[in-house]
Amino acid sequence: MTDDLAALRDETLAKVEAAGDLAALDAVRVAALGKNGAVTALMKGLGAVAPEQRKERGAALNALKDAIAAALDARRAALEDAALDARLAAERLDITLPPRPAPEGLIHPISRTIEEIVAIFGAMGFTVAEGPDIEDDWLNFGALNIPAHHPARQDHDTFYMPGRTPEGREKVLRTHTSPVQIRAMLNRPPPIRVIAPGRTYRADHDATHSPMFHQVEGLAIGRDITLAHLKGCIVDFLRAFFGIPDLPVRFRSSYFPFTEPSMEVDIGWNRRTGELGRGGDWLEILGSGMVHPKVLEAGGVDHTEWQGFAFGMGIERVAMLKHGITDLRPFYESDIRWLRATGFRPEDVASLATGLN
Ligand code: 2U9
Repeated sequence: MTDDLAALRDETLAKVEAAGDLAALDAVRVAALGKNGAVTALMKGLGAVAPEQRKERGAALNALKDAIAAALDARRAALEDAALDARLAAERLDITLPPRPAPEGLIHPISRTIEEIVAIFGAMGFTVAEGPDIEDDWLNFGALNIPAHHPARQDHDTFYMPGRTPEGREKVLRTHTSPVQIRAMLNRPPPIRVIAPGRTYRADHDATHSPMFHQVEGLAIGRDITLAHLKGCIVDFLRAFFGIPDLPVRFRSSYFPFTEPSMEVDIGWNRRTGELGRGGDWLEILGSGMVHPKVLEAGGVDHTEWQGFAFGMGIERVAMLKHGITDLRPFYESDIRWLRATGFRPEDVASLATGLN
């Protein structure tokens, strides 16, 4: 290679090495090998070279061009590698970082309390039964041994709905979930073990009463179900639900039209502090009793063959006691601040030591 070609080669290869990015490298390529490039110009000048030198000059120019092209390729590959490395470094993901907390929904304390009650009675073999919110007055009252003009009808402050059922009965918003159990008895033969959680309605509105509230009632019917089974189930339930294994429980004689005998159930607490489980005071928590023979008959169950117990409780009331909630009204107000403070995380599971599972 002649000196002029060697100088052009060294100069071009130096520029190739100095090119800091692909654009600069392309400028070097155009300046050497492009249409108006230095090497191209020399190629074009071959025709003017004396014939005896042309072959050698041609071979030298080809070698120059190949050397520059090879250097360009090598540099391009190096620059592309470096660009990829830089991009990989810039876009690096740290997959070990914990996720940012995302806003999530919470379980309403009423829903959560129903879940817990269902879990405990579920472990005792009860299944959940449901029914409509609008009932007729026979399913809500008559079948439960609360005839028309019975004083208990006034106690219930019933919402009457317009119109009548096809049988001519009055339509009411159910005042308790008892009609669900009447339907259960009518729909399936005994033995029966159901609980009925759901909305109930009474025309009563003040600081401690809402016109819509929730109840859970339970019904167990068998040939040999006794008051001892009632007491055992209720004591086990209350101790599991409140998480207090030695919770004092007291059964106190009472009256309901649909049960005979009837008992209200009290738990031990401290009236001054609100602490449950000790303190020497008693707090009424639910009602219960042996299903009245007339109610069994209304449900199509032969009371000479079958007997059973029933109970009922207010869900808001037990939720408030368990979680120290003092005001009933926010349960229904959908105030997001209250819900955030009082709601339950879906993944938190209550420890319900039923001793049954
Ligand atoms: C059938 C037979 C009997 C359900 C019962 C109670 C006692 C009771 C109240 C508790 C507080 C309602 O929410 S509350 O105001 N309930 O005291 N409920 S026995 O008895 C039934 C139900 C259905 C077929």
